[in-house]
Amino acid sequence: PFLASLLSHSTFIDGTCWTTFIDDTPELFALVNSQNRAQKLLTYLGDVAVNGSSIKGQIGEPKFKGEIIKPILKDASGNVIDVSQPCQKGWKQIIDSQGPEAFAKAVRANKGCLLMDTTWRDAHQSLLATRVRTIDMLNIAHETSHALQNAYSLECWGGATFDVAMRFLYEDPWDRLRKLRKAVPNIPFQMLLRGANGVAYSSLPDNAIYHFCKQAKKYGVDIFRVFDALNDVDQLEVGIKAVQQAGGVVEATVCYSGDMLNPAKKYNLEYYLSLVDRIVKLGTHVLGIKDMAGVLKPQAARLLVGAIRERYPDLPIHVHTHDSAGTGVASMIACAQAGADAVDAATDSLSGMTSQPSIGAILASLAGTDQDPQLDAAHVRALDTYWAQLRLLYSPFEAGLTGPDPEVYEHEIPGGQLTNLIFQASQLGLGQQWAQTKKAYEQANMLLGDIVKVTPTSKVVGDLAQFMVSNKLTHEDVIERAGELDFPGSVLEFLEGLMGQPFGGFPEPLRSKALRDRRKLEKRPGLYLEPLDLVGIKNQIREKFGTATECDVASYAMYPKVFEDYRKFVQKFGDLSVLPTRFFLAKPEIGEEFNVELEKGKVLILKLLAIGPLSEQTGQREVFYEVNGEVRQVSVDDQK
Ligand code: 3PY
Ligand code: ZN
Repeated sequence: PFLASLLSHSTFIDGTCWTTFIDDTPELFALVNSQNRAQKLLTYLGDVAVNGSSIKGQIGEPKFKGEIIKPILKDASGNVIDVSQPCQKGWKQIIDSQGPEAFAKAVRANKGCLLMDTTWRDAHQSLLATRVRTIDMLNIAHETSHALQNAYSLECWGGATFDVAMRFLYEDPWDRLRKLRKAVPNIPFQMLLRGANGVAYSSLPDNAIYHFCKQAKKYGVDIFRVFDALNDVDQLEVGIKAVQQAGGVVEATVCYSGDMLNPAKKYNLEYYLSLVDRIVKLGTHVLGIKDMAGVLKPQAARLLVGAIRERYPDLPIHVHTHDSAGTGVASMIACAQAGADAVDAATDSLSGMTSQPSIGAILASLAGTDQDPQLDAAHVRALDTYWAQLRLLYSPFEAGLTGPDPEVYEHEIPGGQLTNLIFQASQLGLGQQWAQTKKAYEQANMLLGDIVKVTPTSKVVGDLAQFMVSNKLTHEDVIERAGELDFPGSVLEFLEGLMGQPFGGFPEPLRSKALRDRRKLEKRPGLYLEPLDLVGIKNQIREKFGTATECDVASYAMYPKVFEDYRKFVQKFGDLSVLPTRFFLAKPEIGEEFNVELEKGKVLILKLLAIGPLSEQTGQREVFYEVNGEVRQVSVDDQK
């Protein structure tokens, strides 16, 4: 009856209003299905009880089994801060009330060096296979809004999180954005946008990027770090324009590669400065410098930031790094001293190695200097007590990193990819092969022309490296046999020009030999692509799944199959984002009670009672759960 009266309301006859309404208030629609949801949830819990979790990449069960203890924040006089409501004060107020230009000016005028906290995006992308779920960010969101109220931003969206949320966590990334936004109204939200590739792995039609950025801005992203994996300015321009049109803060970014201190290397100071000149001409509010592999040595950082600062005194500079070689803190301090306005750090428990440098170490290093980020170090430490527990909860996704990798200066593998490759090697028991893969990565990079390596070009180099190792090919073999080898698809796509144009051109004769009769694009790929039929996509989604929002259209445009599989999963098991992570990843103890808040005020109290014997006839087991005091059972196929 609720829905029927709602639907007949005149306001909702008009389609535009209707879709906006679904986008803005998805929780009302979840309500309609609430009776059904408990049963769907039991279907999932029953399956986990019998077969264990099927989450891709999960090895074993969480090490953390207790109740997560949340930190208590105290003010300077020792009084407990009320976190029942989020803090309302922060840099977002300037963006909201005065716009992106005023924000950029205020950041530049700020005396200290601000921090972006990457804990909600790059840190877990780099250490825990991007597996941190919405519920675990939401549970610490109010505390974060208070503790980090003076942060430049929270990086919480984009990059690999978009794909992984749907593909592996069965979550809607837009739902994550909306919920986090509500819980943190004061700190700017930042996302990582792969230029003309959006949050996908190759270029999309321009209208898909424009449409995506519009939704992202509308539902909560303030600052868009826009990069192109080849530093191809034509590709970058698509992202910049899309963010400009959406009204977001543009943080157009230079990807740092190689070693500026070594005159024999391809990417030198002159290269970076001319790139910055072109980016500034396109119009950016903030300049990003993205050191995705952690190869920006402190002295290079000093020279690069210093030179840009001198050339563009009014341009805010924000630097990103990874701590793979262990120099992250030193490099970020060097950036701050050379005039950077913001640098990146992660909560201590999720920092270091392939992640960002430790926020605690950066705060301690800048304390008492003119660059002090003005965050409360005690509050930052308090937040970290939460993340220390969460790191153990996500232990099934640990890659087993043991220390910095000084060889990063040779292979230049980006942080997230380095963790992935180590994980793959250790799973396959290929310790020896890992050393070969790193060497092959270095050679593959040279074969492809010493390119800038970050998603998606880092995957191209990684695929070629693995191809060389598994086929026992040397550098010379690849050159000699390029005309006959069956190269990985990503390598051919790169050589075709589907990821843009590399600085210095494509490697010849490798390109021509490898491509054979494939075309060679000379301009950015978007110019060859037909615009996506966004209205058609929406109708198609609605036909298949009953409802379709503009956010769904944007998800489908980036990942059609992943989106459809996700929606089918939700039809079967419901929205699992509300399930506490421990029970998403593993079954509870028999008799252990836990709560699931399906929606505000609707809590299920669940208790696993028993797992029945295997039926010879059906191959199934009965799983008995107590749900709010009532015994319910589900039949589950035993797949073991
Ligand atoms: C991404 O594109 O996901 C990255 O994190 C690149 O560094
Ligand atoms: Zn990164």
